[in-house]
Amino acid sequence: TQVAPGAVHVPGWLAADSQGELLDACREWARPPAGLRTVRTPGGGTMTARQVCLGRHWYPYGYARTVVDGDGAPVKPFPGWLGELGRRAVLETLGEPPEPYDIALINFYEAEARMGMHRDSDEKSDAPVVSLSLGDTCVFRFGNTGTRTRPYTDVELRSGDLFVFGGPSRLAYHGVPRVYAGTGPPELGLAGRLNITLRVSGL
Ligand code: MD3
Ligand code: FE
Repeated sequence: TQVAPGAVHVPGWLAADSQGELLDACREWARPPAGLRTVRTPGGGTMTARQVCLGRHWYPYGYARTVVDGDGAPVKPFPGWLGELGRRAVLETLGEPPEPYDIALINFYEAEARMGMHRDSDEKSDAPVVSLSLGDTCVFRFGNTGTRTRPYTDVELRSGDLFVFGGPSRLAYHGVPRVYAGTGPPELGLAGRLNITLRVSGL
């Protein structure tokens, strides 16, 4: 389903077994060193979704090779199989192959976690961002490129959903105002929600 130009939502793109394999990988990546961390914002606040990075470490507002606001460890490598998954996602939705992916940001949302409206502009490539969701259903809010404010399009993202953001949607404001606790597939065995985004750093 095309939500806006370049923004394509594919519900249930990942089969149940693939969701389980991706979750297992996320659990490994979440372990220290360079594991799951709380992101501190420049204003002194903290983000409610916790994060682990592969390839490069994201911090507001840039990328580093080590965990600059955590344990200082080198960032875990970005695996080739994850890049292939991203390439396939873009080929199937937008019909053109992207540049090779080299960064993954994995956000873990507990029931009360949110993500405010923001734009992702720290990548020096205009390649599409690939988003995969696991676990609890959330409300994903898609806004505009020029303003953080309404009008918004709210879309529910469920376990296994793919969302690709390319072209004019790449720099649109977006956020996650709500996670519905206990709505994920029971057989996945995940309390909360995980979102994996694949990006091209251009670095
Ligand atoms: C649109 N993540 O990691 S996924 C993020 O569910 C982020 O964790 C949310 O926003 C999450 O930056 C939303 C959908 C998403 C991800 C990246 C985008 C939408 C995007 C980048 C550009 C435009
Ligand atoms: Fe984002």
